[in-house]
Amino acid sequence: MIKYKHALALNPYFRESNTIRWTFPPTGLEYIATNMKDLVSKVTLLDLRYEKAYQDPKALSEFIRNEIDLICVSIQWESRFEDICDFVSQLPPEICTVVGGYKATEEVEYLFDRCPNIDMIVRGEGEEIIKQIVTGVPYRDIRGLSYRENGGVVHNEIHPLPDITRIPFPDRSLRKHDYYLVKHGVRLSSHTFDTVLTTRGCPFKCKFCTFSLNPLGQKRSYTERSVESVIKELKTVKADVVLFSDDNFFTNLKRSEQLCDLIIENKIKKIFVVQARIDVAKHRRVLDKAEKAGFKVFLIGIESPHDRILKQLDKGITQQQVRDAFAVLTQYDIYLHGYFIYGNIGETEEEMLYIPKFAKEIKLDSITFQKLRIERFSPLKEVVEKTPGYYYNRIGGSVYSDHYGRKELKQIRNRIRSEFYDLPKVIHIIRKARRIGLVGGRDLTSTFFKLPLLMYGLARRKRERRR
Ligand code: B12
Ligand code: SF4
Repeated sequence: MIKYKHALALNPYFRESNTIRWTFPPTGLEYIATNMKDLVSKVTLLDLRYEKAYQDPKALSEFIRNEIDLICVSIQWESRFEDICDFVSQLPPEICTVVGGYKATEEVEYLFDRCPNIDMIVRGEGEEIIKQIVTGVPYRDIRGLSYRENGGVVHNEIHPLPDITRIPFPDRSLRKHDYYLVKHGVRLSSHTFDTVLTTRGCPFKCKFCTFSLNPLGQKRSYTERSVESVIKELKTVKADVVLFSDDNFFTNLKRSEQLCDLIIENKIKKIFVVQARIDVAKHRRVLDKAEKAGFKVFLIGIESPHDRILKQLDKGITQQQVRDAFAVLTQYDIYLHGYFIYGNIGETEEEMLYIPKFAKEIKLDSITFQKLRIERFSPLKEVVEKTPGYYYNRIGGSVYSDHYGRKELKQIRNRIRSEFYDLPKVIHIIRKARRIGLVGGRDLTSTFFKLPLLMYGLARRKRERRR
């Protein structure tokens, strides 16, 4: 017998001004919706970024009261966490509410306190757990579940990691709309975007990184889906641009090469974006095939130009290796984006300001740079705690020092940005994005005409920040 008639899978985030946060579907939530769809009579997937009418909790609550008997909310991100708590706590308390996601798993106790209407929290990867909830397995028997009972909260033991070779991939027919590159509410490209996850976990152990740790601090063992199942999924993807959201697409080079071969063989024509390590540059055959298969954007973790810091972060690479790798990578018609971390332990202002120079020397097309952050289970936490003069104010927050507080790092950030993103660089980015097909000539013209809207969005964002 079916326990729930109509489940709502809700992505509650919508007040996002950051471009990247608009561009991709809520992958984790889509996995959840897909895994329960055959076990309930109906699933509605609502992504509030694209559902203006339901951004008002009263309107959403009315819809829920009329239709829904199970609410499943994804709480993933550190940012906007308090706004999301406010929003969720306004949903109807009489309807069973399950919450899951990265941030929800980190904040189980707090969420139960903060949102009295939350009945259950699923900790970690939730595909197996949601199936047990909707099929009526008693709560006490569901591993990975925290739930309310007799005025308290019960935390069941941890659920083993799901076997990703058995999990169905997201059913895109549950979506009501496509995903676009949007900045300050303005659509910048006519291309549609999607994500495909082919592996989970990462075998490396960089000290600052919690990518392959789940929010419970467990190392996610590296596991792969079969290449055949990835191709099957890709055939269901209509979007023009696909981000392979694996931590590092080139972990198993033989498999990456095989995937490229199959993409070419099956004539799957997309612009692919991947997260990668510089090591891939040693494998020209794989790069040749990747370029041919449509891999147009590499997002590469470089972290620092300084050997001392790379060593401190256990990144396993040196400045010279980065230079050698880029000497190869820049020979391909691939857009190269680099990630850097500044404000590292013992890093001087001069060293931080070398980031834009170095990035230009190795010919990166664009960069993002973030302050060193401390997550609950990050191995760097202990190092920061033991280093005199260094501190962090909260888990998930940035690391500061007596020399480099918030104000100093902000000034340094502005200098890194202005030194890297000068006019010739901006022109170069537009040209390259056009050449590799990320944006079309028509997109550029239409963005030009939307400039007043963009400026209005930017001003609104600044006003919101000041509040
Ligand atoms: C791919 C990726 C991205 C992609 C986009 C992903 C997307 N679809 O939106 C890009 C490159 C755009 C991106 C950007 C950012 N990312 Co990111 N990203 C990842 C990465 C590598 C994989 C995410 C993923 O697809 N996981 C696989 C899915 C299946 O897992 P999942 O999303 O966690 O969902 C499972 C569970 O959480 C749970 N679950 C989720 N929702 C629900 C709901 C219910 C009801 C239930 C029951 C269960 C449940 O079940 C799901 C299935 O198993 C993770 C690291 C990692 N390996 O997880 C970081 C990660 C999620 N990103 C992170 C961060 C910080 C960011 C940025 C803020 C970075 C920045 N400063 O710009 C931005 C902002 C993005 C945003 N949307 O706001 C952090 C999040 C930490 C936090 N709590 O804030 C992570 C964990 C990395 C880290 N350790 O630092 N990211
Ligand atoms: S930084 Fe990249 S390579 Fe290092 S552990 Fe994290 S995901 Fe793996």
